[in-house]
Amino acid sequence: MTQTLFSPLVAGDLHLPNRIVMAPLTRSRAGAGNVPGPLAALYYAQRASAGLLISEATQVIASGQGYPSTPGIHSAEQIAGWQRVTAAVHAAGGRIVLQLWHVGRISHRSFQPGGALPVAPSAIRPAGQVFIGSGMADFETPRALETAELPAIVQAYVDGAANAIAAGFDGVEIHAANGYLLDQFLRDGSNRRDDAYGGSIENRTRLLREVIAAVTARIGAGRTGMRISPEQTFNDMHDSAPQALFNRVAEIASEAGLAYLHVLEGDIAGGPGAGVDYGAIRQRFHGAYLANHAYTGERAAQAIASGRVDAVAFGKAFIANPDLVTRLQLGAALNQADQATFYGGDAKGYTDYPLLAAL
Ligand code: 8OZ
Repeated sequence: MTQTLFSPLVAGDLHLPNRIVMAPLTRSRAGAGNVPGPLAALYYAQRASAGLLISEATQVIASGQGYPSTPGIHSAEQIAGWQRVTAAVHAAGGRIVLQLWHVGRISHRSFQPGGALPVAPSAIRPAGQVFIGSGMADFETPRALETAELPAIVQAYVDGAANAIAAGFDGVEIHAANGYLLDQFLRDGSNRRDDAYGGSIENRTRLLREVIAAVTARIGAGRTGMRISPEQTFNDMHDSAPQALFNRVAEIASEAGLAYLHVLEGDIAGGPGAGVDYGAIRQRFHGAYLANHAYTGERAAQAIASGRVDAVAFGKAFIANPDLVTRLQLGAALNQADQATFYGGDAKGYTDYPLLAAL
């Protein structure tokens, strides 16, 4: 049967009533202690008609933060804050997973406990600058993690997953995309390690394999998805053989029985691309395949109808259109997202986008 944007989808234990997913979106509006506040509950609940909501990236440990006011999932107060969010989403009939995040080298000592250096697979400074609240600063050369420190990193993801379930989430998404810690281990532009976690593809995927194994052992593979970005150059990322690397990552995700694989199919930094064949990645993963990257409703519908993808995640369209599902169903016009209010601030550009009926 030909599927549409409005066909239900089973992804592991997640039952989506439609295939329109809200992408993870950093909004930098957490309160003191990086606790998501009451407005976050309203923001997510307004968008509960999505087939699935994926939370903004959420640090699993204090040292995993690299931007101002991003929420965490490592303190009792943060868990309580997220409980308000999941309760509001569920009351509105929605489903929400939490995105588990550690930024690695995409940070600055001003975010780090004790003012320590950010950590990474290797002491390689990313090109570019970091926003530290008071302005921009150059990225610093991170400290390479010792082999003996890696079990604690894995444990941070497990604790984050367990805390997410305690906070009422329907599952988690492991953030292995966009140049953050797990992606830094995967790609050879940022991983020059000479231990069992660097060098070959088997070695560079080892930390991710350990995180997947430990998280799924704790909360179940059916509640665990993962996001990857094979040709993303954002955050100064590159790899010498992305197709081989991410084919293997897809196999690993499939062998683990993950509910879904969420693939950012392009380069938000606007590079020429590495010519990655996403069909080859999809073929290796036997769960649900979620695609993301500048899809319009029309292109999403075509991709789903052709069977190339199972669902599509929308970012900016969901920021500006809490009722995106209804709008796509009716073929209605979409509100345009206001870039000036993406990061930080209050209700403006967060919870005040108009619904169709209110226009
Ligand atoms: C944009 C700004 C800040 C964070 C990602 C978590 O790229 C992010 C992010 C994006 O995954």
